Amino acid sequence: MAVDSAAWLVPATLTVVAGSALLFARRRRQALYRELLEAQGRLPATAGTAIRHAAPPDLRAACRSFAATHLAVVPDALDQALFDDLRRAAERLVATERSYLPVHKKGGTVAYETISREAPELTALYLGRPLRDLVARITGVAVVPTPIHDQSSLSLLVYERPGDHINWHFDHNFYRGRHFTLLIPLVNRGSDAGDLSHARLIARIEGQERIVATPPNTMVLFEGARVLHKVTPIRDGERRIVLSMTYTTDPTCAWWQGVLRRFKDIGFFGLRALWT
Ligand SMILES: O=C(O)CCC(=O)C(=O)O
Ligand SMILES: [Fe+2]
Repeated sequence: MAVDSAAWLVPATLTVVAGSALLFARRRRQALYRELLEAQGRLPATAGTAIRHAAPPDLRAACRSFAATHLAVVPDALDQALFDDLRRAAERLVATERSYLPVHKKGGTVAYETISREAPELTALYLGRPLRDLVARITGVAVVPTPIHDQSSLSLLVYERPGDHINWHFDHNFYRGRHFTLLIPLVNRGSDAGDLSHARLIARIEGQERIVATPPNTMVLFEGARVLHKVTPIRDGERRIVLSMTYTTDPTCAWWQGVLRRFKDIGFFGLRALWT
């Protein structure tokens, strides 16, 4: 009898300990998100007003391009002073985090929660009405930022060691709505002054590979689930930092989409994504 109860005791204790640890991790995450959302509520609503190209004719060209190819490019998108602020904020953060997903991706990623905590300039631009309205005008549909628990909603992609790159991929959509990726390169430097790095964003459009130039302050907007794309490796002495933002027409998701998103986030941001 005593042996029987002891045999039950071990798995039961392990289950309780594992369950409590998961619950604890989840509670802590929820408290963190509450805190970040409160901080976001205090950000200035007008952030990002200095978006240069919020008027035709550039915008008309971007709308046409997006309608035809699901991709649009807006050069010199932000006012120089705003751009410089964002670049400085990104440089400040870059030492923080680095994650690797072998084969598919090699490079560093700074996640949404780190940016939210430490770079209000970047968060304010992402959440601000002006940028969201610009995305809506180019895509032709109303959009909202993707949720705080999605680590890719707002991230910095850091290419700084020789070979840093991303292989061919789609930006998978884990939402009921359509899903758009907006990139703004903040740094793109070759080893010689004035040169761009060798990293090329390449998109497959209607069966053809198209090189999308990404000098600093270019806005690249695309529907990542429809446009296959990759980034070629940087070389020695080069550096490229891209601000990546995602928007959706409907941020709700089916349970299985939530599970898939967590597994994708683990690849980019580590195990903590399991309990986001
Ligand atoms: O760095 C870029 O230009 C694109 C990055 C990208 O495609 C991604 O992170 O999914
Ligand atoms: Fe991508």
